[in-house]
Amino acid sequence: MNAARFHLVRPRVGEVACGDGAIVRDEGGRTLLAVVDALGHGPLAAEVTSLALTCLARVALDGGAVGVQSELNDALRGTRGAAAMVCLLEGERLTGCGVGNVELRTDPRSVPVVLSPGILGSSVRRFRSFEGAVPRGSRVLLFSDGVSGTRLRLDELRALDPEAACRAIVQRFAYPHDDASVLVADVRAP
Ligand SMILES: [Mn+2]
Repeated sequence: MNAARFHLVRPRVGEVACGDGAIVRDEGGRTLLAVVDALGHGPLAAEVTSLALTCLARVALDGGAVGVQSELNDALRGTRGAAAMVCLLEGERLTGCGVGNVELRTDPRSVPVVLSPGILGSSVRRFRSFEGAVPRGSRVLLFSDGVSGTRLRLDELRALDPEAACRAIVQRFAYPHDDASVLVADVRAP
């Protein structure tokens, strides 16, 4: 494990099933960090997210973030589809691939994020990857569009550990009308 981390999902107000999901997985010196937001909400969206999380729990990580997204794209064919941010942390290097409305922030140094337009499972033309340095002590945040990023400042949440930071973000910035997912990881060592 090379990062302290926590993730939290919360269904839209009035709903029990959640169409957002998150996963962290360590394997062979790499850490997979991902959030998934299935189209729509409720039980049908939750089914798609469950499929996505099953795929992410098993997928090989040696194909990089694009390889993971490509497998996810195949796994979600025939479903209503999803957006997802997938990042791989290897030492102090982060590579990522995000499809649809999902966000990645890093603090203190930002990683230039390039998103791939489309919907996983049906309409992604080309997976674009991005990468950057996340030196030890950096914080990495992934979140779905159920969270408003406009006033969200990672540096203001520095005093909070990953779990408290996730709870604060959902409490302050999650929209009541959408499912929300947030994942925070602190990079510990190369
Ligand atoms: Mn959403």
